[in-house]
Amino acid sequence: MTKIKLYSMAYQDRSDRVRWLMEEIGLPYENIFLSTTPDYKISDSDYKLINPMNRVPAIVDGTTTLYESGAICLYLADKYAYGKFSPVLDSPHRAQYLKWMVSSVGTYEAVIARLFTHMKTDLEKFQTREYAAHQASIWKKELLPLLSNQEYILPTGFSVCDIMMAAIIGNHEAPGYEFVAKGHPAIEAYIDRLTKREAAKRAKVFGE
Ligand SMILES: N[C@@H](CCC(=O)N[C@@H](CS)C(=O)NCC(=O)O)C(=O)O
Repeated sequence: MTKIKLYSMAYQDRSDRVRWLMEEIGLPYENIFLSTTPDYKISDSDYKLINPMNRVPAIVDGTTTLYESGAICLYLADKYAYGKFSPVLDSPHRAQYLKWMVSSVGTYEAVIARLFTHMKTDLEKFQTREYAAHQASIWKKELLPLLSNQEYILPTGFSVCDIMMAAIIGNHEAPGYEFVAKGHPAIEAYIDRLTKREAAKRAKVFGE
């Protein structure tokens, strides 16, 4: 099988979840790290041919070019590990799986990413942190009972939802962890469980 090309800027950008999933599946892949400007923007002009929005990650898998980390994970899980890290189409868990895959990026990451980007002045920092704390308090109404009763997001066990969620919340050094996991033993234990996975370590999701 031809190696899948994975475009990113570094191990710990949003390519992390794609790399982690490929490691879990055991897919052959090639890391292509793009050149960046000092303020960490993609400076490789040819890359716009892969993703006209100039964002990472993107993959090239034979004749398929795809960007958006959630879409890439949905695609890879179904194509290369059908039913192993995602419930099959007629599974009663498929609907919840899709919900978590979409909410991980659309709900969680949309807020957690602001803890990196919307922090320029003291006022902005304050407002961003207030907003994140409020959103996290809403998320925890669902997450806390869920992870107090089961080890993973889906009752069927480890899945791509966990890759998305753990990569987005991050480990104890990450801003997302502070708002979502810290002080909640069930969520802390969940993240701890995931950071110990060998595939996550090989993909350097939580650091070198
Ligand atoms: N929703 C997109 C977000 C992609 C995104 O914003 N990626 C960042 C890196 S984590 C990026 O490419 N930044 C480069 C830039 O802003 O120039 C995804 O999940 O793939």
